[in-house]
Amino acid sequence: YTSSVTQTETEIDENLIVVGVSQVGAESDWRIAQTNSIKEELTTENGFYMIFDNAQQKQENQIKAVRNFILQEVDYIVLDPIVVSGWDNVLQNAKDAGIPVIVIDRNVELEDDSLYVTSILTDSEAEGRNAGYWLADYLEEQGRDEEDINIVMLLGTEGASAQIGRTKGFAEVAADHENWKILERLGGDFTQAKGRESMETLLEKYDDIDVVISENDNMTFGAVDAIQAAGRSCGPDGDMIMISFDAVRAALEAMMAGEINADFECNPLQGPLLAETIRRLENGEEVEKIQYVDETYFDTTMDLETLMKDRAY
Ligand code: GYE
Repeated sequence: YTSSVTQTETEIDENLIVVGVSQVGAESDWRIAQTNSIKEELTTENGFYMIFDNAQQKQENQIKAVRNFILQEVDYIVLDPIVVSGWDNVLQNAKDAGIPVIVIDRNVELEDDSLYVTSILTDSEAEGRNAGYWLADYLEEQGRDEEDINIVMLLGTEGASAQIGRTKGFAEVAADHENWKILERLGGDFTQAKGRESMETLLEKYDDIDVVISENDNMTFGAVDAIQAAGRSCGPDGDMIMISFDAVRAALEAMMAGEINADFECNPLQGPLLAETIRRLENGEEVEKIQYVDETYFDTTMDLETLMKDRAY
């Protein structure tokens, strides 16, 4: 692991706003879309000098990156925290150094919320609840609302706010349906390889799975592979209902191919709001503590081909 500190040994134009960005990793299509969105906005043409660090899914790397940003005396630190906990010390250091921190995408849990100025978040709990409501409606339409429904879940990175929120939101709705049984929740770290592995385990263990809730699209791709390799099927005409999160392009294509029933969007286009937020802070404006990006969902009743034409990712 090498950090990107050396980049700043070259002279930086004084008029540029220096922003250190600590990114989780490059674990998913969603993550790549979000990184691109940030990189497209924090450009020198737009008045920024960005120092980007990819932590390769390791919190210790993120902490190191933030420490380096402090040493480099950047103007802002943007943190996309892999998990919610463990940030108190390093963010206190940033505050002591007078560097404002912006939390992006995933949330943090701190003793002292004054350690960051604002957060740009996705509402993962709402995403999880919406998945639950969608499933309830779908089962009712199918005349299966009285049937016993066996559910398995593939969870994202343990302790990530996106994992915690989606799990909690879905569990809330599941609790209102006595006939829904969550057989097991297994981790897949938001990656395709681990999604496949966990789905293989679940398929070996249970032969009566009705629904798979997969907390991101890349795990879903792995799960679909596992299901097909086992001679089973998922999607509207398959023997399992497949519900996913993120709604990246490849997932909408998989939905058109009949492999996914519904996909709850998580919006990765966070660069514009991030750039605007920094400009507002530069102007001394008050910025709300939490800003949510807009999100929607997709299912096979929609005209996906047309909808996809306007999507940037
Ligand atoms: O769902 C997943 C990514 O934090 C919301 O992280 C994000 C999640 C997203 O790796 O694909």
